[in-house]
Amino acid sequence: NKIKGVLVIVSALLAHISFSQNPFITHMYTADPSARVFNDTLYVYPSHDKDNAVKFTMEDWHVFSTTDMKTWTDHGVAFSLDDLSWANNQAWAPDCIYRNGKYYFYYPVEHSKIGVAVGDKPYGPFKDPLNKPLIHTNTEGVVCTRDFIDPAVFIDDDGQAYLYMGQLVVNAIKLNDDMISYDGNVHLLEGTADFFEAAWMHKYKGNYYLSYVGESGEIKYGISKNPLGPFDYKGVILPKMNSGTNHHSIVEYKGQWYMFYHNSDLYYKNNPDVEPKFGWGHKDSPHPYRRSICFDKLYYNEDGTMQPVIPTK
Ligand code: FUB
Repeated sequence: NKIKGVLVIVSALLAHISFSQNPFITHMYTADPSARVFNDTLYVYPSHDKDNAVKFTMEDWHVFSTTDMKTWTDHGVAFSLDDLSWANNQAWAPDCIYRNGKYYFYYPVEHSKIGVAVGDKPYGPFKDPLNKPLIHTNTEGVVCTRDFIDPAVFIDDDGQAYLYMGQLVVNAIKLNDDMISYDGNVHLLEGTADFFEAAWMHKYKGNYYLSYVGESGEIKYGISKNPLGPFDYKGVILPKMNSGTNHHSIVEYKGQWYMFYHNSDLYYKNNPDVEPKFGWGHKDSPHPYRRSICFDKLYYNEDGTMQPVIPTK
């Protein structure tokens, strides 16, 4: 019985250690984490919410990395509005990918323009090669009824690269090999029931998984045989958080799948007297604008569907 008791305590301690990972960046507010693996290191590209933010007035992008999912390096500012001649506001949710010896950093600004910057290292510095947006709300073929934001990049096994973006409608383009131009066509994805924002594409066992934030705030997904859809809606994989928005990415690292997402737990931890609120519409509260990035393990079922992720502290 004594041994049993000790084992229970030890496993409870281990569970606490392995589950006390969130939020995993605590020295600054961060949101919209796009996680990528380059050369055995996992990098995270988030938005940077300001310490005193009361709106989404972000100005720069940091890059974080880890090799053990426990200790994180902040590589500092990799790119910022100061590096752009054509935009001054709203440095929102970015993504990054490697191709032909370079790292391509995609970012939205002024909720209407998507840019691309290029660097030699995954943590920047990145430089703007175009001196203009790659694509924007007035580009021919783009459908934008609200914001034009949240670029997510994906390179298929045949080498074709895609960029997904938009709010309410998923717009997608096929990038050229140079990764800073595209073939001129804009595809509007179908089968994205209830799509609100934050599209993310990944491939698992030959199928294409489009996951996103639904209009009701949960993270949802659909599966297709084609990277441009149509997608077959499969359900919710993360419940609504206490941050108003959410924004996620899905990545495999060292044989384990993970979902990265955000909440406002760090804000509430830093402000213990404030009572947590859920959802939009809390204009009296800064919590939706001071977010904190998290990750948890993600598992697939035998039939290829994903199990809902259990958010841990
Ligand atoms: O961070 C600003 C916006 O909030 C992002 O573009 C959305 O995905 C939401 O997280």
